[in-house]
Parts: sequence; C-alpha cells; structure tokens
Amino acid sequence: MEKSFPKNFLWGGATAANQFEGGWNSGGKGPSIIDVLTEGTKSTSRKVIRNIEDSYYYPNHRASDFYHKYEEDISLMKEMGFKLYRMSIAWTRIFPTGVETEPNEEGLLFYDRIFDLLKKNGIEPMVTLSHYESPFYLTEKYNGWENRDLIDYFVKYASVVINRYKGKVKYWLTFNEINAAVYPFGAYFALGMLDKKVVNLSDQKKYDSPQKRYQALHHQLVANAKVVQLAHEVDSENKVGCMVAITANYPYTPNPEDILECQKSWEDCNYYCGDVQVRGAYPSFAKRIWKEKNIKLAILEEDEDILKKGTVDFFSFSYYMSNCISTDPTLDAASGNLVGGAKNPYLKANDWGWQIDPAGLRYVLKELYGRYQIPLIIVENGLGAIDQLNPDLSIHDDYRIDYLKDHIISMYEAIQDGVDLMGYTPWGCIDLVSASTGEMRKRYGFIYVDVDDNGKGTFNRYKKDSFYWYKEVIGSNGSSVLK
Ligand code: P53
Repeated sequence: MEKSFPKNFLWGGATAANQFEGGWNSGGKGPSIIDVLTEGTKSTSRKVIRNIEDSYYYPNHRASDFYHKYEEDISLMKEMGFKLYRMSIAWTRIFPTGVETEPNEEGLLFYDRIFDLLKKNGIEPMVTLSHYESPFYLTEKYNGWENRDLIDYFVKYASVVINRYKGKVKYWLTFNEINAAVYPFGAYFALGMLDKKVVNLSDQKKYDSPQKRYQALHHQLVANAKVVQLAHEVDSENKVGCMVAITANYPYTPNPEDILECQKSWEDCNYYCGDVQVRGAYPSFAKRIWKEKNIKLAILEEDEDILKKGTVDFFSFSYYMSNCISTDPTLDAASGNLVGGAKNPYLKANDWGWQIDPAGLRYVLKELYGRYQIPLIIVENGLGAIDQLNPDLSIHDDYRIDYLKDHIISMYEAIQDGVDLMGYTPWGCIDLVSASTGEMRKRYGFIYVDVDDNGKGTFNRYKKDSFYWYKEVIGSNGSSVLK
C-alpha cells in the first residue's frame, strides 16, 4: 500500500501577528514590545527605541501587511490545501495598553473577519494568545511579567477572546515558546522585561537576573494554567496546548560528563516548562536549578492547585535544529535561536548558523511522546534562507523543499514508531519579519513577499517552487514525499 500520513492529519502553516500583520497603530492598536524594535542583522543587534523616534526603521510596523492583504493570503493558503492555520492574536489590538477595562471592538472585529474567512475556506485556526507581542505599556509600567499583576491582565484578555470566538476557534496555545524565559534572551521577547539600561537587545545578558526571569516565568505558568481551565469552562470543545521551543541536544562525546551535561540541558531547557504544563507540578529537578541559580521563587499557596487543575490537552513545539552539548569550553560554537552549542561535524547549517537536522526531529518526537503520552503537534519548523526573485517572478527554493521533505519523512517515521502526531504547520508560510534579527531576507515562506530589509518593495505575493511542492504534499497526504 502507498505510504501516507494518518487520515485527518493537520497540514498547514504558521505565522504570528507581530511579525506578519503590520498595521501596528491601525484600528486602535497599541504598541507592543516588538513595535519599539529596529532592524538588525546576524551580527548587529536590534535596538530598543522606547519613544519610537522617526529617524529609525521599525520592520514590524508594516511587517508583511497581512492587515490589508488577508483576503489574498487566506486564498493562497486555501490553494495550497491548508487544513490548519496557526496564527496569533495581537494582545494590543484587543487591549492597547493591557490595562483597559473594556476591549477594543475594532480589534475584535478584525479577527472575526479572519476567522469567518478561514471557516469559509475550510481552514481551522490554531490561535496563540501571546507570541512575543505583549503591550509595551506593561513593560514600562510593570517590567512585564516580573509583576504578578500580569496574570490578571492576561487572563482578562484571554477570557475576552476565548468567549468572543467560541465556536470559531477551538485550538488555543497560551504562550509561544514559553521556555524562552529560561535564557537571558527571552527576558524581553517572552516576558516583556527590560532593564532601563538596555538599548541593544544583545545587552540583555549584561543586566540579566535569573531570579526575576524565573519568577516572571512562574507567573506565566500560573496564567497558562488559569487560561487552560477557563477555555475548558467556556467550551468543552476547546483544546489548549503548551508551546515549547525544542532543540535536539546530543552529547558531544561518549564522555560520561558530556552525557550528564546533555541530560541536564534537556531538563533545564526542554522539559522545565512542559513538565509543569502537562503534569501540573514542577518537576523534581527544578529544586536543583533554583539552587544553582540562587533563585527563591515566590509561589503562593493557591498556585499549586491552579497548576494542577490547568493541564494542557496537547503538546505543541517548534523545532529548527540540534546542538551538541559538551563540557569542553574550547570547542567551536554553533548558533541557534535560543542557545548555541558545540558544532556537530556531521551536520550542515543555514546562513545564520542553525544546524539542519531532520533526524533530530524524529528523535525529539519520540522523546516527547515517551515522556508525556499526549498528542503532539509541530507548530514551527523551517529553513530561514535568502531567496532570489527572478525577472519572470519565479523563486527556485529547492534548498527549502529539501529541508522540509527530509523533516516530513522523519515525522512519518516517528509516527511508525508509535508517536501520536496531530499535524504540522511550518513557520512563516508566507514570508515575514525574522524575530531574532528583524530582517526580511531571512525567509521561510512558500510565498514570497516583495519587501526588503528597509521596507522597500511592492508587498506583492509570489509563489515559490515550494508552494507547488507543498500543495502536492498536502493533496497526497504526504505520499508524494514518501515514495
Ligand atoms: P527567526 C528567538 C529568536 C528567534 C526565533 O526565528 C525564536 C526565538 C525564541 O525565543 O523562536 C521562534 O525569525 C519564534 C518565531 C521566530 C522563529 O522561531 O529569528 O517562535 O517568532 O520567527 C524563527 O528566524
């Protein structure tokens, strides 16, 4: 029999409002943490311009202009055969500063239009409530999630949208890559925390406070659990997932010290949050992490009960790369979105140093399913690459097709290994602004968006070779790559 994916497998693509929508101050929207960031490159950091001075360029302000082009974009998704579209709601469209008592109706109407159109096209939405786009006001006033009040502001926002879109949205994700918070890098993006002295985002490391970060993360874990419970109360059809950035970490050598260090990296980075979100309590290794980092968490008595009652229905994650873990500090480092590791001599990397490893995806799928035993879904994966738009408007992105094909084959094998995998939504299915660098040239899409790193371009959409390829993958339920 011909090989294929399980019936009802959710093929699709993923974006986030902050990197895709634009319309940053349209329709009553307030500035989010991404709206104060300039562009950067692989080697120059994005800057924080707190009062949004005109003399700088802010790539996320117009982003890919989905705000004005959603009709065209959704019909392109439909043409590819998407079953699922992972997107996010911009919190600042609904509560411009986060502290209003009443939501912004114009923002709510925008997403009504999106969800109605998706439905008309037979595409199920999966909605992230918070994807690196918390209100900048909350950063200035409260230093973001460091303050426990953020729990209430977030739950209020979540409650408004979950009630409003009842019957239109049934798949929800709470916090994008919640474990970004375990790295200094995540302080701003994931937690909205910003030291007064930081201008270059790369300087976050200098002023980092693990105590504050882990406390802020605790507030998010509590908020996550409250929202899971709330979503279930509003509609028993609602399914809520966590979203964790997973890196396949390998020991660099068979030296037992490397093996132990690698195992610890899985606990510290890959499992710390998911264990709470899936199992409803901090894992036993958490105490050691807190002790090592000199962290004293303020955990209220009620928190334990909240965490226990708000466990997720499925586990979603991003997967881009693997890394090697070594106790030898002299080794060459590889880069990555969250954390670098030692370079793996068996792997190639993309232009930004992210090591390409399809087998690593099968490995993490098996690890995660073995640990959690709930359905998994890959909600981000893909190759950031520089594409060439040819005079005849074609884009030959065979490198992207190769990357995705190998990852899809790996997914198939993991399913044969017994993993319950619900679906696959590759990142940036239509080109969007890179989170780490603010570049447009780091493209992931099946669809090219004609705009450059300085915001110059027509914003027209063009189909890449991968568009036609992915359409065939979905149309054949994966068979076209499994031959
Ligand atoms: P880009 C940090 C930096 C970059 C990406 O990344 C990250 C993180 C994690 O904190 O993770 C995800 O655009 C993220 C997306 C992002 C994608 O990876 O730097 O969820 O928002 O765009 C790809 O190439």
